[in-house]
Amino acid sequence: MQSPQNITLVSLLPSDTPQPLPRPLTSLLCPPGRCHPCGAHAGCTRRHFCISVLVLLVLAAAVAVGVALALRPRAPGCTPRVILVILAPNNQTGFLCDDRVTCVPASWVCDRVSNCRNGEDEQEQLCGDLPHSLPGFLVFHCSNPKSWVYADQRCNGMNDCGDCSDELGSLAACPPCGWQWWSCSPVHYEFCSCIPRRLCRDGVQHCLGWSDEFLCTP
Ligand SMILES: [Ca+2]
Ligand SMILES: [Ca+2]
Repeated sequence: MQSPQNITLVSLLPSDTPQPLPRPLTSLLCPPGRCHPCGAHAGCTRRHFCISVLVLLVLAAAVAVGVALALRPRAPGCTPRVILVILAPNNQTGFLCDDRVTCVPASWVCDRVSNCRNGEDEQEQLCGDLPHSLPGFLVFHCSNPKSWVYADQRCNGMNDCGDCSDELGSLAACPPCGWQWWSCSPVHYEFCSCIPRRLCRDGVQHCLGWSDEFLCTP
């Protein structure tokens, strides 16, 4: 009995059917209508064969690179620990867990709550000497050299530095108030240049000029 490796397409055809000989690979690579087994026809040369193989190798390499790039793991919305900070310093930053999928907001790192599956966000190497042990992109240094906040506390509307340097000035470089905020000079310490729009017309003064009660619409 034949082993499976010895079974060919030719042997499966009816016995009275003319048995076509398998075409050599080289004949498939030559220009259509011009060639038969290379070397046996004037239109098919070794040069054709080599050029065809070279083209196939280049195409295969291009496809392999494309597939590798498409399959590269990526976590949407999370800044990988080093590379994207250079490319997009104003992008929202986070800590990428070892699973390469879970993105932990900067202020959740070293907060004594494990947010990565294996607790990478709370490891001693990362949290042993705050803020120096943290990657630089997770930290924002306030104008007071002794103060720092997490990167996601910059431009979040709240006075986290205590002197509003995380919300105002060239150090923070924040965009204007978003649509959920109302721009004014707040009377409360917790805000800097915007107040949440939900505080408008609530019967309580939040802006120095009372614009939150007379101009702002929730
Ligand atoms: Ca945490
Ligand atoms: Ca802030």
